Amino acid sequence: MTVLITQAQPSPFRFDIDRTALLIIDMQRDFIEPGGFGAALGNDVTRLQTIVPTVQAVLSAWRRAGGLVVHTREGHAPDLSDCPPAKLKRGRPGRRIGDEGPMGRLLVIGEPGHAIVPALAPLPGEPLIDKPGKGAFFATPLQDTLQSRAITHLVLMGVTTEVCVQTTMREANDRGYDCLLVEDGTASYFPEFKAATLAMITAQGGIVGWTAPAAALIEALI
Ligand code: TIU
Repeated sequence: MTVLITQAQPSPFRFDIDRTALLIIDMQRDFIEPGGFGAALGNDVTRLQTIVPTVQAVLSAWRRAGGLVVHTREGHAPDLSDCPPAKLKRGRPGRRIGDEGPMGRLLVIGEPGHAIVPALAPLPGEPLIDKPGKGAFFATPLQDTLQSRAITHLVLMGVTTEVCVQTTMREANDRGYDCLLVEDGTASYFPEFKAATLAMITAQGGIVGWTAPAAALIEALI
């Protein structure tokens, strides 16, 4: 099925659902709920919570259309062997990666805070990519996962807009994927950073890719 989003910026975005993956970045309790890694960094997490229903609506429409869904999670092995020292040093002492928090050890695989929020839980068969970095292609099987399914286009949602989402979109753009970011399916702790990210993605004729509102994508999928 060919899908056309005429309202996309900076120009209409056309894709074949069989060659496109919905890539949902890091919708984890550690970033979205109080007491997680995002809160430990000093952020107000409520802004991120507001996008969950929108992400859920797009996810449901995408699944109904029969498209591939790929989920990612940022996190580290319990021994932190996959966390570079430079990353470990970030944040306040006692509230860093691997430290104990109300949802278990911060950003550690297998801890309650590392899980994707229940409303967006992956279904059996949907690829789930654990990533140690901000970009989803670094030190992960994502490229193989997409290439083995002949994926050429990505539709992205998730958190945070200017950190893991934008890094992943730039990595994908350099690998030759046509990428669209769902404007209201992504959030930042800093609204001005989100606005700047959407603007810089679509500037210069779409130097990194396209953006569109969730409603336009859902309407195009029906
Ligand atoms: N801190 C912040 O804005 N984001 C992250 O650390 N990771 C993701 O964006 N997933």
